[in-house]
Amino acid sequence: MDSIGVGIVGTGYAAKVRAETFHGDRRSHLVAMAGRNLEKTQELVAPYGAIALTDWHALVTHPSVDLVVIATINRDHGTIARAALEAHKHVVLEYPLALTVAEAESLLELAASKQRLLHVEHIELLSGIHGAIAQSLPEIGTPFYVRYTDLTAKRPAPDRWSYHNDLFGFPFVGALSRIHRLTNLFGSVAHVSCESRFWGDGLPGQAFTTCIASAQLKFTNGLIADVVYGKGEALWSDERVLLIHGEQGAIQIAGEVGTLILADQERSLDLGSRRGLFAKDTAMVLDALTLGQPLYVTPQESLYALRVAEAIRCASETGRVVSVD
Ligand code: NAP
Ligand code: BLA
Repeated sequence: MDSIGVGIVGTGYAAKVRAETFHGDRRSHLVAMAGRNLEKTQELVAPYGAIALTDWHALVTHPSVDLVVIATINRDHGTIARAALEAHKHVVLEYPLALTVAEAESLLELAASKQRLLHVEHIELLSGIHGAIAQSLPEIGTPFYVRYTDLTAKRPAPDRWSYHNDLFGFPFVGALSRIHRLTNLFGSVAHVSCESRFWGDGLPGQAFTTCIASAQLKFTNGLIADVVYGKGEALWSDERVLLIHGEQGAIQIAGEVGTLILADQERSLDLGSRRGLFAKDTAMVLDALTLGQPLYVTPQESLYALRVAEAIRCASETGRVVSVD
């Protein structure tokens, strides 16, 4: 079988790791990368003998590109994915698939009609943290309450796309993994509520200096989850905690430390490393394309997490409880 030609849109952290991994796997080779700055992109592709482009349209229609990887700002994911599928390419997206459910749904339909792979990466599911939780869950009995807090104190607020609502999306849309971890573990959500606040004006085209969003999710199985996401300069200390209370015990992940708490004992959980997850995802994409092996996540599951995130955004805008259909 011929080596798969890969084109990557974006030149940031995710794009760089992807480029290295596709280049290092004999089943694929890097054809092109697209970034806004030609010189920077040329420098990046030089070790791989690939082409540097400033126009992603040229990348997604390039005849030697079989697979397009979309690793650029969230606002552009849907538009680029549509163009790539129209050009009959396979598509890998760094989450989220799109900023709205309507756009995401229509991309799923397009991928099906073109019979192309549409994979939305959710590296958090490949992490040691997720593995340790999934493995310990049966030990704590029926889970009934989850608290998931992810706060990053950052002073001064960075001048980055991820501090723009129109480029990143509503906090739980851009940071979709916070929702997806929970839907993956606990299933469907009945309804949600949310309060959020932004510092800086956060108007279209304007950055915020801090965001905080606090959502409550009621799962169909009765579980209640409080999920908090925030970042920026109005926050004064980091907090990364995932706590699951069950009828027989609890699972606690605090920073890099995991603990299983049971009535008669406490055990520490091996959480592995956060590194190497994009490489793992990349290898699985190549397994799917060359051997037809199933991936670890479906775009339908990603779409469902997005549906919950969109309901949370709607709840935040209206101050109402919103059902997830
Ligand atoms: P990053 O390092 O900040 O890179 C973002 C890239 O987007 C930049 O290199 C830039 O490339 C491009 N870009 C296009 N328009 C831009 C604009 N107006 N402002 C700033 N950059 C712009 O981000 P990243 O962490 O790689 O994230 C890329 C995607 O991966 C995002 O969708 C993110 O949600 C997803 N993701 C990332 C991680 C992670 O661990 N980092 C994990 C899961 C998912 P040019 O300047 O060359 O155009
Ligand atoms: C997720 N990390 C993300 C996302 C962005 C970044 C934009 C997607 C949006 C979100 O879920 O919030 C960006 N992450 C960064 C940056 C750093 C970082 C700029 O750690 C700077 C150090 N990502 C990395 C690095 C690692 C990493 C270096 O850039 C690990 C060593 C891991 N990022 C990582 C993981 C996720 C993520 C595992 C999935 C989110 C989760 O943990 O649930």
